[in-house]
Amino acid sequence: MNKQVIALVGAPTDIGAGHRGASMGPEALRVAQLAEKLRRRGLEVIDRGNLHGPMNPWQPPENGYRHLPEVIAWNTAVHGAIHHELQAGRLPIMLGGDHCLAIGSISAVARHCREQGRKLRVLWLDAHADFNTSQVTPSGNIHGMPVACLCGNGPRELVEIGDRVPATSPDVFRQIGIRSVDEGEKRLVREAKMDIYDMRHIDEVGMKRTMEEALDGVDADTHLHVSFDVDFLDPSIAPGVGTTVRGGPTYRESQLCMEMIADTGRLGSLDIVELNPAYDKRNQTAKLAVELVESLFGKSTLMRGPD
Ligand code: 6HN
Ligand code: MN
Ligand code: MN
Ligand code: MN
Repeated sequence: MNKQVIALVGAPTDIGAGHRGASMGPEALRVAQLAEKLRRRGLEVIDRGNLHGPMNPWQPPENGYRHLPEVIAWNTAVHGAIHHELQAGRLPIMLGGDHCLAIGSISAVARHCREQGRKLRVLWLDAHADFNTSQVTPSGNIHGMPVACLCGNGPRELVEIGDRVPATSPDVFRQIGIRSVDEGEKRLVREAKMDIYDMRHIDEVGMKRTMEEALDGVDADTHLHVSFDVDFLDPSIAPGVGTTVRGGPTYRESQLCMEMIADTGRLGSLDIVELNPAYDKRNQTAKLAVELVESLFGKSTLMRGPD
């Protein structure tokens, strides 16, 4: 098998968020030595630097959306860059940036999967379901809407990024770690029959069985995309996010989650989003995210990889 080449693509913006600071996420991950640590695992890593897009004008919502034109511009740039890396056979890691950028990355992954005739499975690691629409959103922040947009429920310009409308459907997603869903959003996830492994489920059956369920059906033809919202983690270990929700996975539960994904050998692309250095202390959340990403690439597996 050819050597896996990883491409880091920075998207330094907080355009879809309710707090400023996720724009500093890509640099915090670089300072925490993401590329170097992956290289130590024997992987080839190319850092593409950062994409460019409009500044955050910090305006109130209009018709239920904050900063819609700017969100469209950023996601168009992300879509193009991620699709380019996939086409070249590389494994893209999008360094966010807030979670609205998953519209661009996952629409690119879905397009690539169609071109290659592969199945797509998205693991959405998050405290939130991110399934709001302009009608039910409590904030207008588009980082609360990417899953809905990818499933066709959103503004036309975002739904239409990519080659097919909509880019995905709810059956593609497995949401893990969920513990904060807004009232109107609850009805929408139920109607869409989203596969949600919430914290109650993890409490009751444990992370091991949760991941076995979420990964069920993943086979040699499956492209696995992980969308890792850092607020998935319990805030006691990961304070560096704008939207902390207590009661998240512990350090060991998060490690096991990543290790079990690594064991499938099917990881094809990754988002690391919502890391907010303005809320962090001594870059500890970035360092933890990097440690977990190392596990996602097989570090904790004793029987595989370099010594
Ligand atoms: N995230 N559900 C809330 C909202 O404003 O729609 C919070 C969304 C957070 C989004 O963390 O990616
Ligand atoms: Mn999110
Ligand atoms: Mn392609
Ligand atoms: Mn979240």
